[in-house]
Amino acid sequence: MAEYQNIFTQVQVRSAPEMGMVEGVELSNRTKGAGFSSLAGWFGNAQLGPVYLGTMGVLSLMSGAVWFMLCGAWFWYQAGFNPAVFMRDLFWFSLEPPAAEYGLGFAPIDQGGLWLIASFFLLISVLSWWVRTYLRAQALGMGKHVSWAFASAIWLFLVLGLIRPVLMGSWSEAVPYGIFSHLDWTNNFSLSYGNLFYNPFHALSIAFLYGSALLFAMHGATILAVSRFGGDRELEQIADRGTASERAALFWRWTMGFNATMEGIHRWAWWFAVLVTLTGGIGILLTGTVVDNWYVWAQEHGYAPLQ
Ligand code: 07D
Ligand code: 07D
Repeated sequence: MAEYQNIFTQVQVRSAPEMGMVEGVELSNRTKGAGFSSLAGWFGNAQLGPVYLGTMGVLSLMSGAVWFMLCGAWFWYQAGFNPAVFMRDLFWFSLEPPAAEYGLGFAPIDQGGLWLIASFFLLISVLSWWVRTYLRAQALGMGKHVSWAFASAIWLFLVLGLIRPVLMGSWSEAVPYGIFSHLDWTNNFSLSYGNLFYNPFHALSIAFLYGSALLFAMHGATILAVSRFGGDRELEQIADRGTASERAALFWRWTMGFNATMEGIHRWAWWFAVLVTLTGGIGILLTGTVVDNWYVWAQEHGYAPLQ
């Protein structure tokens, strides 16, 4: 019997690389070459490249590199220009925002000024990458679902590093650039505002985060389980519901009484993921601006016990 080749048994094709649309389009923004990697083929498509760079791609990579190098240069300085110390203490170095007395003003370069400059480049980098996702989707005639999902992550990023510090009137409120220092910042944020667990938006964010992992596991498992019937050709199964989606749907209806649809499960996934950072950003925005102490707030609203 001819076996359907599912993703576990996919043959790694080697022929002329697939270059995408080439007729009647501007090709100068695309890299010329494309190659094949067996390793890449085990995890996804074996073909690597071509990559579309374009103005937004170049701008994003360059400004991202400047941010990264400014952090690195500061860490190098903190290491006393000693490569062994640099490697040993890499996770402990930190580029900190200016102290509270500078408010929203500039600060000397070694007292937060460099953090401000680096942040400017990080902002340009993240925003221009967003524009890139939008423009590439547009060029391919796609929906903008990826861009809007990414915008939700950027919302939390902007609240943490720009919007909330501006509302609080001080850059000192923003997150430092360092591996452990940003964890300390997170811990300290929770402690300073009376335990973030009593912030209902933090709770919502967690529920959507856990829900995302659960949905991802359920969906991934379901499609793999019906790939022997062609279930991994999901779009075909949406347009022309076949035995794979029938079985997948029945499985969930039999086990839990409800089943998503072949298309709808992707909307569930999209919304769960998007709501993690959407609700999270609201929770952070309210902290210190509207609510000073989440434990006291929770007591006042019957969410935590009074004593
Ligand atoms: C797997 C996609 C790839 C992305 C990766 C991250 C950098 C930073 C460092 C120049 C899932 C690349 C990292 C470019 C380079 C310097 C100094 C995405 C994947 C691999 N965090 N956080 C991490 C960021 C915040 C928190 C790891 C960024 C908030 C906790 C990594 C931001 C709070 C834990 C990292 C950001 C917070 C981490 C792994 C921005 C509350 C961990 C990330 C721009 C939300 C975990 C040592 C990962 C860890 C971790 C990056 C913001 C909390 C360094 C870029 C302020 C509790 N964070 N983080 O896999 O191991 O993401 O930390 O907002 O336990 Mg963080
Ligand atoms: C940070 C979105 C921005 C990122 C962007 C990416 C680059 C790198 C490079 C690819 C992550 C830019 C990328 C520049 C590119 C390469 C190479 C998304 C980000 C645009 N918490 N907590 C959350 C839990 C506690 C605290 C969210 C759990 C304690 C603070 C999440 C627990 C304290 C903040 C969550 C727990 C505390 C959060 C993050 C348990 C610390 C936030 C969601 C079980 C002691 C953030 C409302 C996310 C938030 C946040 C989970 C505990 C503090 C659901 C499970 C009580 C200060 N926490 N937390 O997707 O939104 O982040 O809060 O204990 O700011 Mg928390």
